[in-house]
Amino acid sequence: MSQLMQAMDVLRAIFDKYAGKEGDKDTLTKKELAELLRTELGEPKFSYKFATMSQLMQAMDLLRAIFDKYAGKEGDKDTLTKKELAELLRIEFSGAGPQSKVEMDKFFGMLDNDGDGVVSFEEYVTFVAAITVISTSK
Ligand SMILES: [Ca+2]
Repeated sequence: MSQLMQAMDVLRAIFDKYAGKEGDKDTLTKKELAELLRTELGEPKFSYKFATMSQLMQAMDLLRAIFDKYAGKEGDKDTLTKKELAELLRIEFSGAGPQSKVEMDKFFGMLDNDGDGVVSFEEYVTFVAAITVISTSK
């Protein structure tokens, strides 16, 4: 199983856990979503609009669009180089990422799971999903 599939399985498991509570087990009711958000995310800081898997897919499309925007800047358009990743972090995350070159190298090494020197979409999404799960599992 690929890392992306594993990450998606985790998201799916969280979804299933709450979707099965009432009504159709393949969809989240407003009540189930509220419980998921309250339990998995703690008190939401803003009003969540995500309510269905199709909207999760929209979120994935957004991740893909951001990835493509930076991956296309130099070299292979299907992978992020270190320079492209640095730019993505600086612009999309308002400079919240690694500040020094050493930190950036470490961070890049974390994302570049197979060690081929570039970050593929799968590696990028695995990272985003991992961050999502970590930041929601309190
Ligand atoms: Ca890689």
